[in-house]
This record gives sequence, structure tokens and C-alpha cells, in this order.
Amino acid sequence: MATGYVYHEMFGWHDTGTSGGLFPSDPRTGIQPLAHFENAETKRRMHELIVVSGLIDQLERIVPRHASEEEILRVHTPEHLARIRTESELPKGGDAGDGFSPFGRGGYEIATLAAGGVIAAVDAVVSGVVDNAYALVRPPGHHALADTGMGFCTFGNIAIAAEHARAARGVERIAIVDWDVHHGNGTQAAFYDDPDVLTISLHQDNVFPPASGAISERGKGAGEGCSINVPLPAGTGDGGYLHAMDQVVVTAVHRFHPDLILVACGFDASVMDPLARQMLTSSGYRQLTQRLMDVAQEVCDGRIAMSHEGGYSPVYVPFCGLAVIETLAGEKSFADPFLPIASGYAGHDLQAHQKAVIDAAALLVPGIGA
Ligand code: 3YP
Ligand code: ZN
Repeated sequence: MATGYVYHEMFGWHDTGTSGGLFPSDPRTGIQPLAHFENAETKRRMHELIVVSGLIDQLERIVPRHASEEEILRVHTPEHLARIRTESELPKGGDAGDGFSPFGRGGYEIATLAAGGVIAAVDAVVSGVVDNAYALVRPPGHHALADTGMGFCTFGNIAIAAEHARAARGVERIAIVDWDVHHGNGTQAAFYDDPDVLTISLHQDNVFPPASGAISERGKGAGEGCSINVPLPAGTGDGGYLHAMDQVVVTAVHRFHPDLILVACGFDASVMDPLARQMLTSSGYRQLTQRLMDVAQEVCDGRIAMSHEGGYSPVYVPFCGLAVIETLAGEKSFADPFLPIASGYAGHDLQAHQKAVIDAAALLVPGIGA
């Protein structure tokens, strides 16, 4: 079993600057400068733990490349690409679209390396060079829409990689599972009317984007039934997430029978995250990954490529990331030192109000391809 791994130091150079966490700092309104939430450290520290733990020696290193204009334009408008490219030339860079998503000078090239890094991971999986792969990239991608970036995302890395798999590698059916705590609206929008791409987003109910990711968003036209949303209540822990995985994701993937599974892997559903209120532990992430691998083995010869999205706890993301990649690779190294505390929180077992949402989402599964 071989697991591919994409990382490049350049991803740490994506410069979101100082801000009041989310907003541009402004002393006149009391917003003191600090690092932007989406700064290099969570991801850089995850990479360094992968190296220091020795896991790196068990992985197939995949070198990222830049996505081409043609590849980006399969998902984005020429105007969006041109605007990012133009702002990238400015001395202080620009913003991907919503004012929350700053990038520094040269940010265009880092964003194309992120999208191309996910493409490289997908190529390695589809060609059989590796069994599965993890792309640890920045900036993230799942919020980006055809004509704008948003929510820290510049280009839709996963959507671009999925389109590449179909256009250049002959892959026909793709399931995209998004367990970032925020709704994967951009990925969903890219394939909303497409019956050959199933998108499933598990997210905290109504966090970001506002009013996005309701259970009623189910796809349209030929793609009706092929978008599934599971808006989990705040406070959902390992038990609730595993129930959603078993009742919705695994059954949906079985029914859809994809040739490839892509994962928008955010670690902001972790119990330590400052931007959301879910309770996943590294053990939860480990089990989610294992269950997805089991269904992937049944339907698509185990082909899974994951792409890093959010996750803002610089101390905990590395251990959650290690758990996911160890599982992909069938390895085990350092124990998560936080686990005794994190798994001791009350409420990890499935709660009735969580089950109600998950059971409602499970009713959508027979609508896939119906
Ligand atoms: C974007 C602005 C407020 C919340 C933030 C979410 C970014 C993220 O992790 N998306 O997956
Ligand atoms: Zn997120």
C-alpha cells in the first residue's frame, strides 16, 4: 500500500498578512492587528509533525505543479482568473473576492500551485502510482465560486482536480466528500446540475457561508439528488460524525458507485478549533478516514485523494492530520497527547437532535440517480 503526499514550502509563503483574525485591522474601530486565522502555521506544523514522526518515510512524495490556465478555466471565469492575476502583481497583493481572503504579491502563482498540487495527487491515484493521496495545500478551495474567491479560498482546488480527472484521465464518476466544518458551497455549485459528480458536505449548521448548505439544497436538473448536505448541530462530536458517515456518506457512495473519491479535508470540525463549535478528535478523524477507505475499497479499488481545506488550531490540526494520513498509509506513530482530554468531553455520543438531522439526510440517499 502506497500513500502519496503533496507539500511544498511555497504553500507556507501564501501571505494572508495581519488582520483582526478575519477582518482587516483598523485601530479606529478597535480591531488590533494579529495574524489572519488562515496563516501558515497550522499547515506548516502539520507537515513538520509528519516529518518528525517519521511518517514521511512511509509516504510517496509527490511534487506539485502549477495548474494551467486551461485547467483553472474548467471551473472559473476568465474574469476571475484575470483579476487574481492582476492583483497578484500589485505591491501588496489583493483579495480573492470577499474581503476575508487576502493574498500577497505573487499569490496567483501559489494558488495555481495549490490547485496543481491536488491535480498531481489525483493523477498519482488514478494512474495507480499510489493507492491514495493527501495534498497539504494552501490556499484552500472549497468556497471558491466560478467568478470569485471567498472564505479564504482563491480557486476551487478540488473542483479543478475533479474536472481534470474527467477531461484528461477518463474518470467518469466522482464522489466528493467535504468534512470541513463549513459548507462546501463552491464545490457544490461547480457540479450542481451534474449527475456524474456527487457532492456530500458535512458541516456545522449555518456557520459559513451565511444561509448556505441546507438539507434542501439537493442539486438541479440532471444533477437533482446528487448534492447532499448534512447541516450538523453545533456540538457534534465523534459519535455524531461517525453516524453521519455511516448513515449518509457510506450509503450514498455505495449507491453512486464512483470511480474516484475526493475529500475536502478540513480540520476545523476539531474540538480545539477557534472558528467553529464541533468536537471531533484525532480518533474521530481516524475513524472517518477508515470508514471512507472501506467503502472506497468496495466501490473504486480504494482510490481516494484528499485535499486540505480549513483548520485553525495550530496545536491540534497537526495531530488530526497525522491521524488521517497515518490511516491512509496504514501506519501508526506518535499518540495524540490531547486525546485523553478531548475524548473525555461529554457529548461525543450521538445525541437525539443530531440523529434527527442525520436521519433526514439519509432519506436523500435513494434520490441519488433516481
Ligand atoms: C471565512 C470567513 C468566516 C469563516 C471563514 C471560514 C473559512 C473556512 O475554513 N472555510 O472552510
Ligand atoms: Zn472551514
